[in-house]
Amino acid sequence: MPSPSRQRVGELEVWKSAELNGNLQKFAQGIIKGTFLFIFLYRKYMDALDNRTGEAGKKLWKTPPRDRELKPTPGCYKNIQVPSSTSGVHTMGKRLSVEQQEFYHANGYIIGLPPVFDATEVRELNRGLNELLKLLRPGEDVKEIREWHESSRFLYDICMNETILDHVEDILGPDFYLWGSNFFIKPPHSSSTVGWHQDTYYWPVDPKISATVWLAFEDVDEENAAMRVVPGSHKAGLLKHARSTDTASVLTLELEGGQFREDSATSLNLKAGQISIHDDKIVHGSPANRSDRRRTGLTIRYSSTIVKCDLSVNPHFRTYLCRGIDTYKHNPVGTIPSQKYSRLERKHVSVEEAGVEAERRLGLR
Ligand SMILES: O=C(O)CCC(=O)C(=O)O
Repeated sequence: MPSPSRQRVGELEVWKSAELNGNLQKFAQGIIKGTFLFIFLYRKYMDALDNRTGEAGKKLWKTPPRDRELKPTPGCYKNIQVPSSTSGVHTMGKRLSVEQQEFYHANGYIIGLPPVFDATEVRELNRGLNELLKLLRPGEDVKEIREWHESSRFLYDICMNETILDHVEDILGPDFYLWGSNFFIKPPHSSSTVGWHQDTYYWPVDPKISATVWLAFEDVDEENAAMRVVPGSHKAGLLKHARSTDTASVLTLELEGGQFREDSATSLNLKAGQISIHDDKIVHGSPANRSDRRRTGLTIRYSSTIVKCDLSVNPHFRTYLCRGIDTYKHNPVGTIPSQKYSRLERKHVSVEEAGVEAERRLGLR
């Protein structure tokens, strides 16, 4: 029979090893529970990220094939990250309902919005346009009135109109800038057209997060050659454009045929003072104006602050922050014009003017 002390030691040893086993078990259970908790939280976090980025966010990462092929000038677009502003989550915006935002993202354009300017203001707009036209030199075309928001306060104020900016904010997110403006005017019975194209092909900017506001200076419809868009074509990626000089189009870079359904195009009819908005990748153009009525629109270009211009193509690119914060500071900032009507002598350069070499450098061909 073991002595009492030996018995106690034995009991103690048994108790101790039982305690050790119990602790080990608890430890292992803790690790398993912790792993499950980690996996659970990680998945929740990833889901939240997915919801936050939504379709627009996914599109930024999983860009269509030709977009992905677009090679910028080395070093030009480094440090570019996906902005939270283009979240793709649609909540009631400042001006656009959830449905209108979803329509825009699905189709690449929006119309049917309340007028931004009333009849009296539209008269003022046209008076201002006449002042600008007087600044053209003999032989110059209205195409020369380009980016004059940098020199004419009249145009700058239109581009910075709060109602217009509210609409753009609902599309581009809280941080965006103005950088472009130009007129598309077709006199009555004018044979000139705007060939089918994607805006983004013309612009040495990246990533492709820009929108154009088309402001009607008079009523536009099928009769006086309103702009036409191919709904949904902004999802096709960047399509092939060819240079054509033998054309009625005011643009010389036009989409090669067979890449889109022209017969599915829709006319963006507007009353004077109304706007439409279109995506930088949507296929669009306009026919000749066979009517007795003039047709005038001002296009205004806005981009998310993440968008960077290749200054080796357009050294004159200037940005004007419209809303939010420009944390990226990718581009030069313009000065607000002091004169009401004034020409801009700096000539901006698009890919069209920069030539085939620039197209190659940007990876467009
Ligand atoms: O007004 C038009 O016919 C064409 C406008 C256009 O091409 C544009 O906004 O990029």
